[in-house]
Amino acid sequence: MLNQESISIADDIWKAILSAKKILLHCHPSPDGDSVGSVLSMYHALTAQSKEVTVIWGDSGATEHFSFLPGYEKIIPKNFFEVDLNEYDVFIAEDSGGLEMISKKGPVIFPDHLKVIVIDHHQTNTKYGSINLVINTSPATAQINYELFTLWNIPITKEIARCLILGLFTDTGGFKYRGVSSRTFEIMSHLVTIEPDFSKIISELENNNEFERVAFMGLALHSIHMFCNKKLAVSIVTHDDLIKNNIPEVATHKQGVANYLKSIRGVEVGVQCTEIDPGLVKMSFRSRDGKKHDVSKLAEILGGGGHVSASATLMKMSLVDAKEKLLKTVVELYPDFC
Ligand SMILES: [Mn+2]
Repeated sequence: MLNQESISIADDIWKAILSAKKILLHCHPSPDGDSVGSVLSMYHALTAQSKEVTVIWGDSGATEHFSFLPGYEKIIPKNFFEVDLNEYDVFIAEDSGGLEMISKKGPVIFPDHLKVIVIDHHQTNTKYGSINLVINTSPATAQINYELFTLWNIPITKEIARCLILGLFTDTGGFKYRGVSSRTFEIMSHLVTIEPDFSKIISELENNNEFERVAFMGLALHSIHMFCNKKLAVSIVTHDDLIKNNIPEVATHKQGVANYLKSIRGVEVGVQCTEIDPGLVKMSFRSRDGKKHDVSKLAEILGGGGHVSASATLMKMSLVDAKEKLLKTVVELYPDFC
């Protein structure tokens, strides 16, 4: 349920939507189920209100992984800089904690005429919009969308339900992460009455893997390094490894390696470290207990962001330097590690 403050922000958002002629929606770089699910649910909700809405894929281009979602074919393969912003009066940024989640291809600057609405749940959200609805206790942006649709009296159709189920399922790791509440299950219960075949969505998601993604998982699990009395597990995949095995960068996204490392008994923080290009290193962090070892802080110091238990960053430096910086920061941030 939304509190009073959120309800008043939600009212402002609704007014902005009602007066908008053309609305732009986007997926964040390396889009996950919550990004695509919340964006497409919003697309269906707004088009049902006869609004003209454009959805773009953003930096990463089309992600076939979500091809089973209703509305997938409506998403245009353009990034933020390839869109003529003069055509739009409202831009809704879903599940995007900062401007780098709009695009990493250049400095994101919004023209004055464009009303930017931020709907998000990231701990590190910088509230860069004209209206910001940021609820970091929500386990998924999809859950915030559900509350909004309910408040705005938008009927939840089968299409909307499918998109929201996907967002809720993926961002909560299958309803097991902190932040999942009785409200999440109330919402799921309602969505499942609308789409009883919800398990098909989950099955389509989990059995829709590309070969290269599974091959990447193999590489990543083959190179695990333990540090700090085995409390820190780091998987390191070099750019050479990727080239030799014909693995494209997109296959390294959202792979759950760090989560898997965190599952090792005694490991407090798991890190997936991928040299996606020489001089460009991507790191994903997962914490066993985000209250004890907050990885959103770790990611922030290293130039990224995210949640207390799950975060990420992109570092413009050599793999050797990135690794050194990681270890130095971990020791400073978590004194109990060494
Ligand atoms: Mn999310």
